[in-house]
Amino acid sequence: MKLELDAFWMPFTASRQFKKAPRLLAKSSGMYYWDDKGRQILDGVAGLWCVNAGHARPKIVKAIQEQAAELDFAPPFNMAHPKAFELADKVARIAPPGMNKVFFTNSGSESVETALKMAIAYHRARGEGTRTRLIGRERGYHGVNFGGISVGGMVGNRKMFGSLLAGVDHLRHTHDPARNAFSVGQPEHGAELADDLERMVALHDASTIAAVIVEPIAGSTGVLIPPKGYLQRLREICDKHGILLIFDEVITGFGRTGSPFAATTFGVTPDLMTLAKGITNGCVPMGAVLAKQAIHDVFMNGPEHLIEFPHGYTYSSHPLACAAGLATLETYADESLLTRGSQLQGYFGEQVHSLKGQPNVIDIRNFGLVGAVELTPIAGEPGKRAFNVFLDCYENGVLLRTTGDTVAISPPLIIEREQIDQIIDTLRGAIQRAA
Ligand code: PXG
Ligand code: PLP
Repeated sequence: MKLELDAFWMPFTASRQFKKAPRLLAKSSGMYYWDDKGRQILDGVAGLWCVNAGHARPKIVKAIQEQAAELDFAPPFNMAHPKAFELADKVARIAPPGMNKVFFTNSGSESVETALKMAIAYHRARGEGTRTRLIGRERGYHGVNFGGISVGGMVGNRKMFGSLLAGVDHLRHTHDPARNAFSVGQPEHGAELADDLERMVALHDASTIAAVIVEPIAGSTGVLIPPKGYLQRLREICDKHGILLIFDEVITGFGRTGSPFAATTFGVTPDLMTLAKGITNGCVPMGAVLAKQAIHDVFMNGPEHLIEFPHGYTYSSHPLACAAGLATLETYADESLLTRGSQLQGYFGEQVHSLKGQPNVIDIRNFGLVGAVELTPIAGEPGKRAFNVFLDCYENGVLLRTTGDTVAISPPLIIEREQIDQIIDTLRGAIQRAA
C-alpha cells in the first residue's frame, strides 16, 4: 500500500522537498536505525539529542509495556501516583547539590515556559514584583513556545511570530571564530561577554530583572562551547544583583558533557534548570524543571488549602513517562553512562578535529560527546552545503544533524570507538563530495 503523505504537516522540515524523497525510519536498536527498506543507519545524533542510552533498551521497553497495562493515566492535579515521587527523588539525587525540587512537564519547550514563570512568580512571592524582565542570549534555543522564542535568539524561529513577550533583552552570543576557531574543548576567549549582563543592569536596573536563561552549551544553533570562565562570570553577576540564573540543560543534561549535568561539569550551579530529552531516553515525551530548595520554599506560604503555584500540564508526571524515566536512570546507572563521555571525549575530540583541513571546514568545536563542524556556506545559499553533507551521510548510513552550515554530532553515550570512526570517515567523504 502506498503511504499517503499529504495530511501530516511536518515540524521543522522543508516539507515539500521531504515529501518528494521521504526518509522514513522503521526500526531501532542500540546504536542503529533501519529505514523502511531495511537499510541500517548508524545514529550519530541520538535521535534528536535524546536517546542517550541507545535505542530500544530492554529495561526501558519492559517498564513502558508494564506501566501501560497497570496504570495508564492518573490525574496530576490534586492526585498523584507513586512513580512520580520516585522519579523526582531519583532525578534530585543526581542533580547539583541543593537543586532538589522537580516539576514535571512534557517537553523542553514546556520546561522553559515553566522555569520562566517560576522565576517571575518567585520574585513576586518575595515581595519584589517589579522583577519581571527576562534576559536570554543571541543564538539561544529555548524551544518554540512564546516565552522560549522570546528569550531565544534564533532569528528564523522568531521573525514570523509577531511581537513576542514584552520586557525581554539578550546578551551577545559567544561565537567568535576570529579568536577561537578550532578550539579543543572550551575556547580561551570570551569570558568578558558575560559582562553584557552588567550593562543590562545598568540600562534596566536590577530591580526589574527576574532571570537570565542560557544553554551551558548552545546546541541547536550549532554547538557553541562556553569560553573559559564565562559561566562562572554570569553566576557572579547574577548573585551580585539578585538575578536568577537558569541553565537550559535540555541537550546538555543526562551525560552529554561527561557528567550528569553541564552544571556539574562546569562547576556552576544555576537556580533553575530545564531538562527533557534524555530524562526518558527519548522514549516517552517528558521534561522537568529542577529548582533550588530556597526557590521552592518561597512559594510555600499562605493558607495550606490554596494552590501555591498555579501551573501544570494534563500530562505532567504521566505514568508512562515516569516508568520510562525510572528505567532510563537505572540503565544509565547500570552502565555508568552519565560519566562515560568523560572517558571517551579525548578520542571523540581527536577524531572530530581530524577533519581540520578538509575542504570548506572553517571551524570545529567539541566538548564531552558533542561535536560540530562548520562549513563555508555556498554563496547565496546558506545552509545548503551542510544539508548536502547531511543527505550524503544519510545515503552512506550515518544520521547526523545540521543547523545553518554546521554539522552536529551527538551520538548515544553507548557509542564505541569503531562507530566514532565510521561517523568521522563518512562525514569526511561527504564533506569532500560537497566541495
Ligand atoms: N531548550 C533547549 C536547549 C533545546 O535544545 C528545547 C529547549 C526544546 O525542547 P522540545 O522538547 O520542546 O523540543 C530544546 C530542544 C536541533 C534541535 O536541531 C534541537 C532541539 C529540538 C529540535 C531540534 O538541534 N532541542
Ligand atoms: N486547551 C484546552 C481547551 C484545555 O482544556 C487544556 C487542558 O485541559 C489545554 C488546552 C492544555 O492542555 P495540556 O494540559 O495538555 O497542556
